[in-house]
Amino acid sequence: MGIFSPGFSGRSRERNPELPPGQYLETGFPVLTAGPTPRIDKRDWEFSVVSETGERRSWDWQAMLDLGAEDVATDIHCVTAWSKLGTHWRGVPIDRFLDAVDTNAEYLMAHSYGGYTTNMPLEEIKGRAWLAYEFEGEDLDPEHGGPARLLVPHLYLWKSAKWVNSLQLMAADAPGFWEQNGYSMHGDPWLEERYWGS
Ligand SMILES: Nc1nc2c(c(=O)[nH]1)N[C@H]1C(S)=C(S)[C@@H](COP(=O)(O)O)O[C@H]1N2
Ligand SMILES: [Mo]
Repeated sequence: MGIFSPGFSGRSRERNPELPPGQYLETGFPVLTAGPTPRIDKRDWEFSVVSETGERRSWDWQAMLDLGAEDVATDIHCVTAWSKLGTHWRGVPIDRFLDAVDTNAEYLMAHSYGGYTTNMPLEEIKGRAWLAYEFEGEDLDPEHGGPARLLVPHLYLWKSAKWVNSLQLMAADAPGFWEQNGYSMHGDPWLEERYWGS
């Protein structure tokens, strides 16, 4: 058209392409917890995977570390509309735990110390989820799920169960805490799957 007026090029109005739809950029790290923060000593900490047939494998803190951790650089997205870009974590890939059990399950329920639960398809966490115990080079704060939390960064952060204690593999899907309260069974921020049925 050939008509450009300063400040109306549209450039400044373009969404940041790193932010999923409806999200804003957060530079702090808000704490979102339903209920009190459990305090779990690493010496008492345990993590289990339980298959749909009841086969259980458990790891204490050292056995978890022995599986081998990796560094993860990722964006995170909370359903309350904040996203944090370029966060750094260290954790054990969830696949290393899943490899220890035989399963044909298609879903899982993450259970946390304190009673929080969240469900997701098993396919979603293969190769894309970690048991995270460091954030920005420091031990993970208790408020953020320390000593260790699930990190599933490509789904809304309510799927990243803080103080995670077990993964229960399930043949059929079932809703966790927020999912029973109307949140999505899947929760892909890029598809804006915030609520049940979206
Ligand atoms: N155990 C537990 N995990 C949880 C929650 C919770 O209340 N309890 N809140 C979820 C929600 S809604 C979000 S947005 C993130 C928040 O993580 P943060 O407090 O580290 O920001 O944790 C998720 N994991
Ligand atoms: Mo959240």
